[in-house]
Amino acid sequence: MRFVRFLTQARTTLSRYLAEGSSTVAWQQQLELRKLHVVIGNESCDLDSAISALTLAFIYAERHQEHDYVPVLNIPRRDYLLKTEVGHMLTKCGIAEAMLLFRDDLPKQFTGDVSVLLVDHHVSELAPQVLEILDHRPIDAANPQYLLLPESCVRSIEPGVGSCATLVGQRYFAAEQPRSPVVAELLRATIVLDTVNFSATAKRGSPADLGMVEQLERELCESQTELVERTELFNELVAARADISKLTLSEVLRKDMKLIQTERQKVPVAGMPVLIRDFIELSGAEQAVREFGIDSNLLVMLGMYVSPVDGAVQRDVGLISLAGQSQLLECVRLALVGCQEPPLDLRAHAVGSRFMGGCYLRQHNLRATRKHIQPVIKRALMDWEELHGFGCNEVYFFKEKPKLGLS
Ligand SMILES: [Mn+2]
Repeated sequence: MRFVRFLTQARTTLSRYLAEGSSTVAWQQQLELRKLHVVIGNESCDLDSAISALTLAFIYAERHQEHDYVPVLNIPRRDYLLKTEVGHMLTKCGIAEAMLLFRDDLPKQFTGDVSVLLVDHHVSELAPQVLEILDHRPIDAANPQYLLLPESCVRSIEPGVGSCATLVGQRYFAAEQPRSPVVAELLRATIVLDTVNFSATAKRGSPADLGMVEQLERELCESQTELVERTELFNELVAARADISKLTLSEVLRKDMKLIQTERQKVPVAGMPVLIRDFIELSGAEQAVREFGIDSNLLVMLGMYVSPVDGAVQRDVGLISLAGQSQLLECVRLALVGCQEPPLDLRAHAVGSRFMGGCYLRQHNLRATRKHIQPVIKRALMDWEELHGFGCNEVYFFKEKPKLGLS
């Protein structure tokens, strides 16, 4: 079956397993033999997560036809428009939103047991059902959800690899079938983007990633697929990822958001394809920030602007407490400024701002990414909670919802 046709049938496949489905007796009997495997990426639903889930589900479905494999994008459907580079790449390959399955398409209940394959992450609420993992993040072995994985779960976790798509590519080439130029093209594009086109300064790529891209390119050439040159492809994807022209400012904030969760707090971290210093000058920014941070004491914004002219990168950080918790904000600010692994080299912007009582700093160490910054913030939040522990007045302060008076 062709890849695109496989995707169009995924919804029908899934619906056969729905608890409320009007399945026939004959089908019920078949279901006892067949098993549904949900292949799902991480909640950021970046290109790596989306493409890894879609392509691995196809590869396995073709190889194990006695079972069903359904790829699921780990975001609600309404957030798909935020994943602009995913939309760009899939549209280019003739894959429309209507063909895709999202987290909110999954039922609360299935008939029979369902297996899960995790790609591009290994900590999941679905842990007890996970059969296999393909991931390239450092193992979070202490995480309670990691400990819930069945012993039999096959774990291919290779933190040295730049892209999970490389691991999927290894599965793809492990057998003769299936062969699909669309799959090869999608995997290649993902690896090129994840490794920053094998940039020596970004140091994201490994020899395995490069070898995989070369192997995919050889196959694409043999199948007479016209190849866009890597640099051109990379620039196209970066531009698509940064294309916020069709989004509202609240959507821009939600576009690439991660949540830092501690025992008592949830702090959203927005990654934005513009500098925060520029974002806060836009009309409507205040309203968007209020909507975005409505449930949290603190919100963090990480800006990264890539010049379309010369590719030069600028980064900055913004911290805002809508609840007016200036001490908490200061605690996180100090942690970031004092961070040594790696030093973020945070300094004031040339022109400062006190937008919504927040704090805005330029990040001069351009190599430090959200992956480095998030643990520092989490540590600071936990230290702060410990300092202002239970039995102390601030506990009530925590529980108090910020009064925002949204218009
Ligand atoms: Mn990844």
